[in-house]
Amino acid sequence: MAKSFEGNLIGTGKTFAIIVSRFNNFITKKLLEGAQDCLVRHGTKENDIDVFWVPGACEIPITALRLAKNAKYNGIICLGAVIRGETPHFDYVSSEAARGITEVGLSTGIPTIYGVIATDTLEQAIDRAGARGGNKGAEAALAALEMVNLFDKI
Ligand code: INI
Repeated sequence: MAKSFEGNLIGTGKTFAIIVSRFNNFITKKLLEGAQDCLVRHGTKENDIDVFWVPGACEIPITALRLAKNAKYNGIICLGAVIRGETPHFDYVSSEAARGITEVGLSTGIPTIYGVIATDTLEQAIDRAGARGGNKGAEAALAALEMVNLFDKI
């Protein structure tokens, strides 16, 4: 019979870096709270979570790369908010952030999770930062926990 593998959501003994962009920080602060709360509730020690602030979503990938090469963290969580209504170059900022974050994971092998909200409106961003649409930061933390635990089994 085929063997099946999946990661559980245990944060005990795991270390995480959270990169968070200051741009739209009234939203990203909420994403950060959601991610930290999720990790701690799943057993990660507060001391094992380091937070790195960057100016905007464009600076997330290079920071993730630096941290991934440092090999200190089991997982890296990238948080940001790009809002179309207020961003003429929305498509460029959001797609480069997504591409760069994915590339860091592929090139380093460290689970590097995309938790950047890209929305048409401010209201949609608020919804995904802890209101009706849940909290994208907490979702990103769950994905990080799952991937880190899955990689332990590979
Ligand atoms: N950065 C964001 O994180 N979100 C945005 O909506 C945004 N807008 O609107 O432009 C944004 N721009 C800044 C960019 O990420 C860089 O910090 C800046 O270009 C300096 O490199």
